[in-house]
Amino acid sequence: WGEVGHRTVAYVAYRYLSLNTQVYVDNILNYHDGRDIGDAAIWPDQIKYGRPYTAPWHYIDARDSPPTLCGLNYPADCGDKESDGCIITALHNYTTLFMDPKTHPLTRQEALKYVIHFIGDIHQPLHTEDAFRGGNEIPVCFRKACSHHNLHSVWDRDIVHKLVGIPTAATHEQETKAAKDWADRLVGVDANLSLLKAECDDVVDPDQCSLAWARESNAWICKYVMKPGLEWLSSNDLSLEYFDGAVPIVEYQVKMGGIRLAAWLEAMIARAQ
Ligand code: DCM
Ligand code: DCM
Ligand code: DCM
Ligand code: ZN
Ligand code: ZN
Repeated sequence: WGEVGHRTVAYVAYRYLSLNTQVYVDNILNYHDGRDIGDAAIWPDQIKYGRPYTAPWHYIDARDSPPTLCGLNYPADCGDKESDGCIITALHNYTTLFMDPKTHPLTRQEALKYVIHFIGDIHQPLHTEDAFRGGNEIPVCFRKACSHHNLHSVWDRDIVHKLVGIPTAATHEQETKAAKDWADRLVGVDANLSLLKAECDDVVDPDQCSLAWARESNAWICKYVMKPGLEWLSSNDLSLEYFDGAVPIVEYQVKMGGIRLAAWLEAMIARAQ
């Protein structure tokens, strides 16, 4: 996701957290300048250029055949080389590092930011797909603009921005405000805690939950994201019927990302104390 998607996942999660866990998270992040969990959520994208080895941690490359056949093989689909890893190993490593009492506080702070970010990305369907580099190499049009758009960036950003009503090139302030409002709308008047309790939260054996989330995300590739086929996707404006059909999927994935992140943080922090 782009900034709005990541911030919204984090804000939804925060609304589901117990007061104790909210305070614990705020203390670890230790911001004193108005920044919040939404800024923590986008940090792994900000440092990606300075730390190129972290780039493969944002996705897993299902080598399936969409739109005919979807499916994820683990560990086969996790990185080109064993040393690269993928979003599954990264979430595992940083969840474990966070809970280890020997971890230095600054490392624990970074671990928390990575966990918040990766649980967001695992819910972006194209972050669980190898084909055309997760859709990056499928040129598409959105709102009549056909350059600088590809299927991946449309799902990371364009659909989200149109859905929350901000321009594609929105300011940082517009994005933050839109994410807060969207999170409020997705959560509703009150966070339904029975949803939180129903979620997978095995932080000791993290791959079970994360693979289930990644497979659910990957299933959308065949059910919707690439279903119309390459020919249709590259010759139609995706801001029309395609956008309309994508909205409920994006809303579901972002909301579930937030609820699952909240359950994960509750479990992770309970074990770290
Ligand atoms: N942080 C940051 N930028 C840095 C170093 C750290 O954003 N260059 C993180 C660590 C702190 C938080 O942000 O928890 C606030 O840091 P600061 O008060 O240094 O802005
Ligand atoms: N940063 C942060 N939290 C940290 C460390 C860095 O938010 N704990 C921010 C500050 C910089 C950017 O990330 O803008 C890159 O910092 P670095 O490459 O030093 O990690
Ligand atoms: N990406 C992905 N799967 C890949 C390669 C990249 O999901 N196999 C994602 C990471 C970024 C976006 O696509 O969100 C753009 O990647 P890059 O910056 O590597 O072009
Ligand atoms: Zn992306
Ligand atoms: Zn990312």
